[in-house]
Amino acid sequence: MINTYIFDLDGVIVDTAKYHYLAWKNLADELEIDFTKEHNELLKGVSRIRSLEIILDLGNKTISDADFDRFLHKKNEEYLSYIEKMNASEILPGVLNALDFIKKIEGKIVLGSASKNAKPILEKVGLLDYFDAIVDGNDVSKAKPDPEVFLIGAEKVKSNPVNCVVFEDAVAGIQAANSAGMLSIGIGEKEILKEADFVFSDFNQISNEFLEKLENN
Ligand code: G16
Ligand code: MG
Repeated sequence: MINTYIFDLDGVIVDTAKYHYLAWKNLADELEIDFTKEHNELLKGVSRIRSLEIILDLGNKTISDADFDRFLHKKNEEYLSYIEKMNASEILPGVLNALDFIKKIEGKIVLGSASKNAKPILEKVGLLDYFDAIVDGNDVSKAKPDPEVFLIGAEKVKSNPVNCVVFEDAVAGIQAANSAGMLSIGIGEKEILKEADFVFSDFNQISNEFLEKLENN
């Protein structure tokens, strides 16, 4: 029986990918690296450090450690200026209803995100109080597809992985949920999230009845 609902942040609760893209794009322009929206797909669910490594690889560039740190900082400052302006209108369709229903049936609600900015984002959109536990980029040492982020989340609310479901938009996140022995629900396209136990285009497609009757076999 599922009693713990673990949410990824970017691409599941809010669409912050567009803000990551704007900030990475400006940095790539400065480095004279061609960086498109298609390239941005490679960065979804990936840590900040790994994201910059991927962008440098795309441009076949190497930079000094000092510049690497300076660029990471610069990108994050710009990203923070975008999330500063976020509000509840940016919560993705159906998410609020799902969170309210899970609260009603007394399910535990956990965040499992690669972002180090997860808490301020949840605060900005007014969702912080829904969460019984938050695991973010500050708490993990191994990135998705490693299951660490979700296993720590389950531990924080004293749940067994078999009683957890994970909502994820990234392939690496679905793989992490599967490796953790949790039920995996993809939010996005079936063709991309093939390894998920179920896939929905957004939370409006997930009924309350479905959420209540979830089982992990
Ligand atoms: C999110 C995004 C990634 C981003 C990562 C780190 O992960 O999908 O694109 O690189 O967080 O973000 P930050 O620079 O804020 O630490 P998730 O796991 O919420 O999808
Ligand atoms: Mg995501």
